[in-house]
Amino acid sequence: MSAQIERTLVIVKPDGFRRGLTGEVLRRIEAKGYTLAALDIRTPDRERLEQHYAEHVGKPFYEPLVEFMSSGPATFVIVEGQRCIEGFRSLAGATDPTKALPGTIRGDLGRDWGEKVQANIVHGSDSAESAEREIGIWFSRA
Ligand code: DAT
Ligand code: MG
Repeated sequence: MSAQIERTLVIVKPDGFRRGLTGEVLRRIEAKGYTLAALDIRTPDRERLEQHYAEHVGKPFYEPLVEFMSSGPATFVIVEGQRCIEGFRSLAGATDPTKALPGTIRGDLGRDWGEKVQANIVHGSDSAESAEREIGIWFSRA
C-alpha cells in the first residue's frame, strides 16, 4: 500500500449528465474524502473517444459505446487521493448496472435500459497507467 497521492479520470457519462446525476456522483466522491482537481463539461468528440476506448476496438459493444458517449454533454473530472483509482472503482460498482451492488453509484442509480451498450453513469480509470493516459487525452493542458 502506498501513501502516494494518485489521480484518476472520472467521467459522468451522457446518461448520468442527462439524468441530472452529476452532483450526486461528485457528492459521493467528496463524501468518500477524495478531492476534485479539475472539472470540465463537454460533449466527447469521436476522435478522443477512439483513443480513450482503444482497448475495446472490435468488440460488439464498441460502436454503440462510442455513439452513446458522443450523444451529449458529459462531465470530466480529475479526482485525487490515496488509492483513489481503486477507491472510485469501488464507489462505481460493477460494469453491468443490473448486477452492481446496492450502495454503489451504478447499483443505486443505474439499470438496464434495453440498449446495446451499458449506460452505466460513470467511467473510472482502471490503473495508474490508464489514468495518466486518459487524463492526457481529455485534459491535454492539465
Ligand atoms: P468499465 O467501465 O467498468 O471499466 P469496460 O472498460 O470493460 O468497463 O467497458 C467500457 C464500457 O463499455 C462500459 O462502461 C460499458 C460498455 N460495456 C462494457 N462491456 C459491455 C457489454 N458486455 N455489453 C455492453 N456494453 C458494455
Ligand atoms: Mg474500463
